Amino acid sequence: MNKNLITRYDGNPILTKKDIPYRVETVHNAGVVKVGETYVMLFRSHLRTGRSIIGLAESEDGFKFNVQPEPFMVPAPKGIFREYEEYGVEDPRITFLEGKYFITYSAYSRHGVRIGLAASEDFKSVERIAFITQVDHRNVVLFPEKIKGRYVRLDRPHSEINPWSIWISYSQDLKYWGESQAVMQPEKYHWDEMKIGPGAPPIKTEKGWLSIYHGVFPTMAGCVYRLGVALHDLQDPSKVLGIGDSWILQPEDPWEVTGYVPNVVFSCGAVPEPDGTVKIYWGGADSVMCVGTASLDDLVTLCASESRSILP
Ligand code: BMA
Repeated sequence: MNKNLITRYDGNPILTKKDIPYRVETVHNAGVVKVGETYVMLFRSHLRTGRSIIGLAESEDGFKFNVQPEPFMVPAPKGIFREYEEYGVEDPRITFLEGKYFITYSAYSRHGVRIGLAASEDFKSVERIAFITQVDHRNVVLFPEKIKGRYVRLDRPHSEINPWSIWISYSQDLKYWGESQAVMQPEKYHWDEMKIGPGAPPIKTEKGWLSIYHGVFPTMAGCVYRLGVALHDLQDPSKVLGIGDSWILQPEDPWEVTGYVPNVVFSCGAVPEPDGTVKIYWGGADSVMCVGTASLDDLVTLCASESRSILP
């Protein structure tokens, strides 16, 4: 497939720090979900301390967003959440499950990075539920429905021996997770050879769960973050059916190539539409928010017919 699979919106970047009514240095790595006809975006911003908070923006068309006057989540002021969010809250993902919007976010502290779970019914308030990983985990995405009676997630623990792969885990209650297994690894001498991690929460298609993930390649001038796609079996998502051999998006626009962290496109959210397209949202250079549109069929076809080889 030679054509570009993602058509960038020509009004990119769709949000920058100038659009934010409070003082921030960046606007990036946003989770996005459709609530009725409204698109709700939770985006990360760096403060001048170098630590991050999460803001909220809304849109009628998925392209032009209005930002709420106050941040949506800042590090918790008390209790267990205070201890583990001391250094900031980052990279929210949103999944609608059984009547609520669940938010998974990275919580940074002197202990390391772990994942918090919060929920909201209407995005007017948010309730923290629990930390659902220990440290050295990031990028937790929840599947939008139970599979064989259990909640399922993908995530990205880190270990020195086999760094930064994608894992799957299961839960009866969203709080306690287990039966973890590694499902996808970086591919040697390839665009995602250094590390991979889940991006947007998986999207259900007829052929499987489509996972938009990020992959990192180290260069002499620093790391390049790109996006790719994988397809997981509908009944048993620990089975990866195919992984698109080529990336679907790489940093190209000036605000993706240059910024707070150069050469980064990083997605935490995508919204499937009734017409078979999907709006994919990504942070550019850890500085601004961008959006593009793709055909779900094209992304699935990339996984199915132009897959890298996968171990049985
Ligand atoms: C990752 C995370 C992301 C960030 C990316 C590029 O490790 O920190 O939030 O977008 O690096 O800097």
